[in-house]
Amino acid sequence: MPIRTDFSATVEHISILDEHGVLDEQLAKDTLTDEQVLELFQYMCKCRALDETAFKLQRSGRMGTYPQNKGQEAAAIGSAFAAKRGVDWLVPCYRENAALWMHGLPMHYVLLHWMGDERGNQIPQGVNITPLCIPIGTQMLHATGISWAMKLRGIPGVAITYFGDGATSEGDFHEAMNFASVQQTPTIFFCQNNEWAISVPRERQMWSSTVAQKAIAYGMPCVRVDGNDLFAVYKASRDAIERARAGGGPSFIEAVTYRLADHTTADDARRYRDPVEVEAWVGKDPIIRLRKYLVSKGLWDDAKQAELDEAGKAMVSEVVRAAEGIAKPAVSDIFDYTYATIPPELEVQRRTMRTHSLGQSPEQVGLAGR
Ligand SMILES: Cc1ncc(C[n+]2csc(CCOP(=O)(O)OP(=O)(O)O)c2C)c(N)n1
Ligand SMILES: [Mg+2]
Repeated sequence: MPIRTDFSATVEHISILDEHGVLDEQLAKDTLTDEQVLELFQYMCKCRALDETAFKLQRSGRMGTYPQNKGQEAAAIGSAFAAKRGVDWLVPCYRENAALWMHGLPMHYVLLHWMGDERGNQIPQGVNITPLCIPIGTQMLHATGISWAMKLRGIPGVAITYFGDGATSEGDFHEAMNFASVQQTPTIFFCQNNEWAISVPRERQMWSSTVAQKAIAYGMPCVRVDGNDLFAVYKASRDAIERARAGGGPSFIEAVTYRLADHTTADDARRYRDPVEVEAWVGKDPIIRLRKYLVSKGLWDDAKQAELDEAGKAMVSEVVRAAEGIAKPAVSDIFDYTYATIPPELEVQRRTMRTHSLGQSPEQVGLAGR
């Protein structure tokens, strides 16, 4: 019997706006209008400003640990712009602030989260975003579940879930991918491959040469894009969303990008990264290349940039004010939101929490009947 090939596959890579700001007009057709690019550029710049301020807040003791988004703004914005607010769901991890903002989350929620205030995760009604997810990979299962539920109920939305290169080593990733493809759920798996998982480089994280090819094992359409190219990210995301909305099932997008800052404020990447590598990626910065493109088209100049920088500062101050100005929660909240019916021993603690007899019987400390 001759040996035959039962399966073979390739992975396409899309790049539309190169690092010098030069656009492939042919591929850019039917993607973003000038007006949209201008709007998204402004979102990206403002998010960068907020990111830099969040870093300073942490350094000055006004915030807990914070993971900078710097360098990944095009991946976040280009994908979220392709989604419909109030219809589609965003199921994030923790490094896509710009996507959350684009999808309707007021940005002080994100700051509250990193300030350790759980109210940052109390997403406003009507904003289809799940809370930031710190356990790596778990959110992908939630996205599959949400989109499966939408499919079963005949609701038109899709779910986009964000995760990193490192997250694709988790069992949850494979379970979510398998289930989504078997059930043909409207799920977009959006991997921000920023080349590092804390101090583990991608080539030590996986033996495959791309992240995208992992989707092939699940029979899922996949594509790689230049993740610092707003046009390419938008195009891949829009196509995947349209396919999912039309009943074509899940897709996988690998956005190749780079974490320009430390993993979090608790990390010092200089201890494990080659500065030459970082410098090379600074040259591919998504904001710088988009600005070059806009300037070359006569759509942007220094005066407009100065105006935007001022607007960015004002927006950031407002967001910080909203986060820091929120009234302190009531101490009794810790008892009130865990159980539908509070167990008797916690009820005793609630009634005695302001006494030296915390947790003792109210009868013994003279509180009975109060
Ligand atoms: C289940 C789990 N294991 C380990 C960690 C610790 N941890 C936090 S971030 C991280 C690396 C994640 O890398 P990647 O998925 O590439 O995302 P990135 O931080 O690069 O955006 C790890 C291992 C965690 N939060 N959850
Ligand atoms: Mg990573």
